[in-house]
Amino acid sequence: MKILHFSDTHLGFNDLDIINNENINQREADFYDAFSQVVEQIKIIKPDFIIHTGDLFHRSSPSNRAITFALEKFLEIDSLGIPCILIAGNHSTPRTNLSSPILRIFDNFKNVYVSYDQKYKKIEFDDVVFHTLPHMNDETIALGQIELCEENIEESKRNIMMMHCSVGAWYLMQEFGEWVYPSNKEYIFEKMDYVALGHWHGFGAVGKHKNVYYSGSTERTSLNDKRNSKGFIVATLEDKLNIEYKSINIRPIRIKEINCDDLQDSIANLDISDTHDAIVEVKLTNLTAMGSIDIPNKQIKDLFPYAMSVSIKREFKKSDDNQTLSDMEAISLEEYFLEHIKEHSDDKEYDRLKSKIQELFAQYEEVEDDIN
Ligand SMILES: [Mn+2]
Repeated sequence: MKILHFSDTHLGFNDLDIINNENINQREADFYDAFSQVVEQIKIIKPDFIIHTGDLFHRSSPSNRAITFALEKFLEIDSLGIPCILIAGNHSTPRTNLSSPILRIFDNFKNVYVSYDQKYKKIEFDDVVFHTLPHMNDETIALGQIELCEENIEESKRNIMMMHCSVGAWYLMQEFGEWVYPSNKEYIFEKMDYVALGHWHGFGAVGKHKNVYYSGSTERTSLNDKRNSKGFIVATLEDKLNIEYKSINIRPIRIKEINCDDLQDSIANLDISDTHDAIVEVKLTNLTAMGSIDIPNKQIKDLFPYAMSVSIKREFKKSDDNQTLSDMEAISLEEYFLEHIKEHSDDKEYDRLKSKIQELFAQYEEVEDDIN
């Protein structure tokens, strides 16, 4: 039995304010392209089952374009005659009971089975049972649903568990309302032939378990995700479980460093050969406050003429002279802000906020650049 497992496709996600020839946000188009690649692979591999472990859409109320795209692709999937099972992730679960779950659009598809009501749902076939636990907002209710899942294990069939959550605290995405699977229920995994997970955006096995896998996302929803490989899993269940990770082609992300202590040399030695159509992130290191003013973003961006986008991070030299925070304030609001957070929070919180702040400031810098 061959099962194709993919996840976290985040249809409708957009970023970077770059529009392509078809007037679509380039990153949004990248996500559609990644999804299409998986569908093409499905047609070639012809698995017995297709499973998607959540965050099909980026939002619980996606755009018309994202919905239209998904309907087109799932019609293609539906026509293959391969059962396809989908669960809701935190991004596609409404936070209130007032809005209708988006996955209902698939209710009348012949071969598409959906699980979105924040409760356990058993989807049963001749020789296999899919135990689906979609995202749940309420952890107390979730516990009862996990127990229900355990009671429904069928000894005479294959048992596949599908969830969208963090197993333990390791796989948290720092998002609102994430569901953490309770560690004292991890023993259930051993009773399953395969546990398919969504939520974490990297491919990999979970801890000591040999049959519990995140397939990872099909694209990056943040520039902090530096992974250059995205794809899906083909899980083959014979006497034992065999896991094969298949990668798709995604736009590369390249990290470059310019050492401002040695600016001219550092620029002269830059390798831009791998930046074609890439997302490039440039770190300016060893900056001094005064030096920073002399290096406009435009000058750095112009070094990468073939890149799709260039974002710049400025890392200031730890000053050994008596430069004070108020000197910094006049230079970079971002630095001042980061220093402030460093002073008032612990390391963990600082690390968490740092990347978010840098991303935010990078966005505003881009806007400024465009205006200028
Ligand atoms: Mn996700």
